Amino acid sequence: MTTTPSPRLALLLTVCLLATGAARAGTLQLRVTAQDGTPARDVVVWVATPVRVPPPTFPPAAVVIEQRDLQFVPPVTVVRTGTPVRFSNQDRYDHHVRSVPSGPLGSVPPVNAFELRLSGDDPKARSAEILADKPGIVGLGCHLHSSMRGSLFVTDSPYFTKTDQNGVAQLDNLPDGPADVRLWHADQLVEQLAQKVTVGPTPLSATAQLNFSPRRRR
Ligand SMILES: [Cu+2]
Repeated sequence: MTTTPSPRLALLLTVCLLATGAARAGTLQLRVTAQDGTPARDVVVWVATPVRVPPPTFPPAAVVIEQRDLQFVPPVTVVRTGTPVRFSNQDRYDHHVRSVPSGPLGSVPPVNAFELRLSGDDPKARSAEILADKPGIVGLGCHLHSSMRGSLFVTDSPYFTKTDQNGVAQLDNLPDGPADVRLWHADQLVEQLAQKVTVGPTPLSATAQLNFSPRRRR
């Protein structure tokens, strides 16, 4: 028995294709290198536009930062202001996660202050949540393990991401028009220059270079 696509199915497919095509507008792919030319990973990328996007009317789902093998996973997290952040201990021992100053000189006080005692053996006390209600940077540390370091970057912009291990970040659904692409890295001493771009129907591809080279991660 042979089947032919029904007119209704064909129509549905066309609509899907159009929707996919529309979603590609406002795309920016950014490649970030360190000052020495190597790919820069874990660079927070956010876009400031003249278009104001109101915050969501309902609380967004919590973003999770794990404590695993004496590390924050991921080491860098970026969320929009108003997002709950859940710290979840995956180790068999306790962690006392707390906000700490950030920056290589420890000169940037955390915008949110907290200390969370996370148990390693009591299933009911292994995780705890904070609300990232102020834009800015929260350094993450552990009262019990001084080697543990992480960053929580909180931005008012709804357009944010971070670079992968190849130094590449992609943002979709940006509004048409002029935009400032901003960068932040946990090791920076001074602010990074903003990149000016103009968002339109054609996907954008841009490069940016940090004004320093981050120290290597283990
Ligand atoms: Cu710890």
